[in-house]
Amino acid sequence: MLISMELITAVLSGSVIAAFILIYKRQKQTPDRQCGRDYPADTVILHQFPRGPFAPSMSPFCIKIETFLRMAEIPYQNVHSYTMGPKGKSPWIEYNGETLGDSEMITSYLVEKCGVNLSTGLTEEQRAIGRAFQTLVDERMYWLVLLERWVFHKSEMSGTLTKLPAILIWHISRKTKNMAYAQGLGRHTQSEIETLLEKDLKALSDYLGDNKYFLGEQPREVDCAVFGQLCQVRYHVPNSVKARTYLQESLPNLTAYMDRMIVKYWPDWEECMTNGFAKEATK
Ligand SMILES: N[C@@H](CCC(=O)N[C@@H](CS)C(=O)NCC(=O)O)C(=O)O
Repeated sequence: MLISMELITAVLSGSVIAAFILIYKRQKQTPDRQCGRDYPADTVILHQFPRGPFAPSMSPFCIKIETFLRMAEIPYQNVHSYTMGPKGKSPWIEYNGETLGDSEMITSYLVEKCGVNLSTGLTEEQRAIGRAFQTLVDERMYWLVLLERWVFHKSEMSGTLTKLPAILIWHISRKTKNMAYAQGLGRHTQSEIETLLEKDLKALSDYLGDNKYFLGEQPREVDCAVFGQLCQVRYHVPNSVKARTYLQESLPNLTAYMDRMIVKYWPDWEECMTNGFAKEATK
């Protein structure tokens, strides 16, 4: 009995130490690196989380930026880690000696520096609509999905979707709850959040209609953001999340749109995922 108590204490303190090391590593400042010495010139170094289980990342912003780099045909190299960028978040980039965080700042910067223009031919109205939908997914749906994942369904996050120790899931859940409460959406009930998420998905589906991409025949920057977020709903929330079933079963134009994005920009889709952390994982 005495031995088993000691064993339990040792295992528990080991998990606590491991969790704190992981949390510390996530908060670590960006390292001091030089272009030419530590990485090549004219190549974006994309720092992002390690690959996700059923899509390239569990972060919509990491998929957004990597899709953007592919769409804009900008040469890049991935660095997968939990190191945070200059704004304390991931993804972030290094490019010709400059370091930048935040997906929106990164795309604006690269559009200017690399002379890419994904908005050619769009009217002012279409640009405004693109911006509005991009903000919908980045600044609103993101929080809804986070709440579903880390607050309402946190007990299902270990095993298939992550291999995080329980204490780290508890930490992420607590942090998400606090951040979402401050943001405002964290004050709603689970059923209210479910309704909001379904309404947002329906708005995306209704606007897309029969179009190939969000703003017509050609893929644009907004498609990177929408695709990154839809990947989370389709692949990276537990199966019991209602919005996942809703997207899969009731919004076929959105899933067909995602498949089009995969074929066009992710020919290596299967290689860019870990295929889950548990044997019973299903796609
Ligand atoms: N506005 C930022 C958001 C980036 C963001 O929220 N990244 C999340 C991962 S999806 C993150 O780094 N979370 C870690 C944290 O908040 O500590 C962007 O567009 O890049």
